[in-house]
Amino acid sequence: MSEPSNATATESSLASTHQDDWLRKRQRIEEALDAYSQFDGDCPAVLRDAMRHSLLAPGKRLRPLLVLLATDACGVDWQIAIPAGCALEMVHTYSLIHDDLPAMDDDDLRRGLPTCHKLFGEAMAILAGDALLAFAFELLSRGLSDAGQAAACVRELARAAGPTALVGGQADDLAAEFQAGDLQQLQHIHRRKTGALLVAALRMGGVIGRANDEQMDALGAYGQKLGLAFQIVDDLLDTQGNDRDLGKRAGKDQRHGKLTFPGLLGMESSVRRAATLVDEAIEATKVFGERANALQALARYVLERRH
Ligand code: GRG
Repeated sequence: MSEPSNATATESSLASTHQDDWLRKRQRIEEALDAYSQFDGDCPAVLRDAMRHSLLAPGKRLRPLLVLLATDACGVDWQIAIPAGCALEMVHTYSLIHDDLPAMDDDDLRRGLPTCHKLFGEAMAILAGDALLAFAFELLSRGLSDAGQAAACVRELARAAGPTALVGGQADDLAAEFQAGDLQQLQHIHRRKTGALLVAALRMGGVIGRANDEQMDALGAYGQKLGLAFQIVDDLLDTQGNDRDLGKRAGKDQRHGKLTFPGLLGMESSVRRAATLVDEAIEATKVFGERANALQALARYVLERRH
């Protein structure tokens, strides 16, 4: 599999000891996403093409990687978690397609490519997002051989994608544009809009890894801290990065009058806060002993990422 250009930039900043393992896992995820999104003749070709355009575009695959690393940390073969990782990536991709629509952030560039609605039209982009969301749950319900685990994963993902998490956070984020706001409000938005899917990724990996209560709490705590750190870095990159490296338009937050961490805290304090959150995320994984090494390295990568 050839490496997409922005993925190459990612890999160069990954901790070298984990690089090969992460590349291997990501390659398996990419192959599975490709295989799962073939669909038969009952799926219109244009809908299939729109879904695949956004799904197979070079994303970081952070959420599926978190699923696999959480299963790994529990000492269970990560390969059985691949369908769950793919389901999560499908829900994430649906949210990106809809976020880019003219009615929301109105963007023309995503993952280094034209956005779904720019290539396929607005109606088809809405349908591609809808179809990815629905298909993710079909995949989750049939992709895990243990029915109890499948049900628990469906519950985790549905909650994280729903009104009290992803969609609710997005609604509040849109409502807050060009409004005054404080840190508490900003964190409340991003715990739902960004953090909930990351926490779901880790908890789904925990379900599949048969995590005990202490391990599940640790995965949830790690995910919450990492989610906020990830968002702070995202805000910093939006102000400091460029379209080419980011694969999306830089400077969007200011144009949309978004509440952001650098806007409220300043750049230096935002960097310090992200670093503290990553330290706390790493601390939370200590219950896994050495098995947490990869999760800890991934947390450090989130601080160093350039896109
Ligand atoms: C439309 C329900 C709905 C939600 C949209 C995805 C989203 C919520 C908004 C996009 C804008 C934004 C700043 C979201 C925060 C989460 C985030 C940083 C998403 C981008 O995730 P990455 O960086 O993207 O992991 P890739 O392309 O690498 O997968």
